[in-house]
Amino acid sequence: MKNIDAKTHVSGTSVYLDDIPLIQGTLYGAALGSPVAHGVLHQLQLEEALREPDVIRIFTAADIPGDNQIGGIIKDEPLLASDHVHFCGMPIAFVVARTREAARAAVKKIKADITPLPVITDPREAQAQNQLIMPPRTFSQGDTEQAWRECAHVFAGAVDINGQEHLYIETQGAYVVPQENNSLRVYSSTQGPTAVQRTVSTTLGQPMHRIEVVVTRLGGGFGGKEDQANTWAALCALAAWHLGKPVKYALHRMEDMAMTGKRHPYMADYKIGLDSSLNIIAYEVTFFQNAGAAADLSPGVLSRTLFHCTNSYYIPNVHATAWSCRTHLPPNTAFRGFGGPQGMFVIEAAIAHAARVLQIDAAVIQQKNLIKTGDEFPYGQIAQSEAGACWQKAATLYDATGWKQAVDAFNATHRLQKKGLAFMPVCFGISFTNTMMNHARSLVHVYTDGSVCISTGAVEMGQGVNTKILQVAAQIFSIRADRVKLNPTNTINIANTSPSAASATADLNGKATLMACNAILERLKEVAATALDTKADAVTIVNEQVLVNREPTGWDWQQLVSAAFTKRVSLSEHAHYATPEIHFDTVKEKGHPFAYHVYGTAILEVTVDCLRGIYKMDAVKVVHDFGSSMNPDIDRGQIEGGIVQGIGWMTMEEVIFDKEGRLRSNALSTYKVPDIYAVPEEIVIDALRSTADNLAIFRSKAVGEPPLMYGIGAWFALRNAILQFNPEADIPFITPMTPEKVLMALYSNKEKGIIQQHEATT
Ligand code: LUZ
Ligand code: MOS
Repeated sequence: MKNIDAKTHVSGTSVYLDDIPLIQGTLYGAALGSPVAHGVLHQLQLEEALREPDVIRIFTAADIPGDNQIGGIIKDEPLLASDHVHFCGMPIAFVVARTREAARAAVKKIKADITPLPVITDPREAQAQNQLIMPPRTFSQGDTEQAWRECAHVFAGAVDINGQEHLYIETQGAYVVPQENNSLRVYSSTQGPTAVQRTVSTTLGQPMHRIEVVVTRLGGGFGGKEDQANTWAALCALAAWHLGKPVKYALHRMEDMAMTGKRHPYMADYKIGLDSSLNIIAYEVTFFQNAGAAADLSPGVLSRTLFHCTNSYYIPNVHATAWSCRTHLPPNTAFRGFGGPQGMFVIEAAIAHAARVLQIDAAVIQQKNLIKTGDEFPYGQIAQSEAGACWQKAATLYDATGWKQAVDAFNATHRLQKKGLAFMPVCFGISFTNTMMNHARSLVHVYTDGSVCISTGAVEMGQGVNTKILQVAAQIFSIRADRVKLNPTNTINIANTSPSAASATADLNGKATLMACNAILERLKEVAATALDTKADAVTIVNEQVLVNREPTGWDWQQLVSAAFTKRVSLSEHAHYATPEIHFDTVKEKGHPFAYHVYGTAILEVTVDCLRGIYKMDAVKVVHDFGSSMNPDIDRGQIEGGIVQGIGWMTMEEVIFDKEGRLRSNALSTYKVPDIYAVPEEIVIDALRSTADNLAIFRSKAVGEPPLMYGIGAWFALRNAILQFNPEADIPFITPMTPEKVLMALYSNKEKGIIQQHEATT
């Protein structure tokens, strides 16, 4: 089954926010972002901006009829600054004009009178000054204090992980159209239609039933539109509410980069202890999450960092503490992996540290400590499958031994080019870490001609969720795929949705769809049984034919549907699914938070040019635990994309804020993302076809986020290549590993610092 959006994508007819035909009289908005990261906002001088041609009005905090509050988990973020500014790019005013150009020109004419205050950009500094989003959390298992005494080797160090710009191809935006009776229709490029609905409702002081949010699809989200689409929708809604006119704002790329939060940078301190047989028996880690200026989703992201701080390993004694630190950066937010990748990088760094000092391959320690069925995660859940299955299949299928020999042979015969290999095992828990969010609904209508339409809370953002949901319906009814259509996501059809996030969208909405289709199917079978004088459980539908005891009856799907209608039987169903079994106690920090885990192992090879510091990704070969994939083409696309996005984060994408909290990597000329040349020359993906019963839709296992984490291996492969050139190299655990950093490391020495190029090459 091809992605149902393939044709409209390649012919350029897929509808994104900016493609929605405009209603006559539509006005354009543009936001003024604070030029200062921290300060007291005294007053705004708007006169000059208001004199610009075509400017209609400028909205400020004073115009907000409801609460000036967009915070979700913690109410700590105003929609528009009123007395203080907390980050560069924080919206202060919203200009509405007859044209987009006029709105942007007027923004530049507003003068904001701000007295600057001290700026913090470093999470450790924020923590030292008690600038916290919330109290720290600690996950622990066993007794690390006791365990250190049993360790043969103990290593400690520090890690500094940078953030990542989402770079969804479609920027943030919204288009709000007033409806009769004080209602608004909000078109938004959001992963969370209900979050947008709630934010508009709060800021306007209007009940949620007056706010309809419609999403056809996104040109990418990656977590950046889980919470941060709300601002633009609320600003357009504010203007539309006051003016009674449609208002649109689709952000310019540079506005988007400057004003929205990114993946959280983290700093961390680790201490790892191994026994003499290389079992990791103790691990302590302290995370300093750079939350930015407001909570946004940081508390959730922080929890996933803790959940994944031991990655795929079983460690009997763990003590992990995480601090969410308030700085003056744009509030950082969800990004594919949601804090998990940062947690995993730190344990991988600790293992790499140990391996280097012990002069063994990190893979030896990694493999030895992979989690097994029945082992307990630090948060109390028992592993229902083992990380070793993917590892072993990868090692065998890709001939890890022969591969390593080939790399060694290459390195022995090349002086100025070195190859590095790394294994990257991944274990990712599937479910929102906040148990309450794990539910979804689906509304299925069968029309009298036998065609079917489905509404769910799932947002299609390129991940193929609509195709998968369509497959569910086609399979349950046993009808042709082209009889089924997915509706745009709409809060009127489906209420109180969780965002499309956490890799769980197809599972949750697919299960709800499965339940709705089954309910309709049962009624149809009753109709057939009555008409054909048999029992309902003797009736099946196969390829649109109605069978009784597997014998053709001459009835087809369409006749059955018409018959049901004439018997006044409902052809519609609204079903609700809530993930069973999951629970978590945030006081004890123990429970069973995940429906299941997804596992995988990647082996990555890189080649470093040791004169220039540049490098290339030779190959990434992955065995991924697909379960039994619903759609191998879509899943493969997700994995390839995830790998490249992860490699980008780890190697070339460098978010740079200066000490004043201004984003310097503010355009694609200064923020380098993977292009076709950065994509690994070879990507091989094989499935571990696990068929164990699990809580995924049709036993398929989620695929969204986990593949990004394979990219972490690129950092360690580069490190290994550098060490081949210079065994004494100083390679701090700082990401990303840009060519500049590679070059510095190649010509560095742990004791002597940077050394001369000729000294190293001769
Ligand atoms: N969003 C969220 C997520 O709200 N909770 C989660 O656990 C999560 N996990 C991954 C990605 N987004
Ligand atoms: Mo996400 S990081 O699943 O919005």
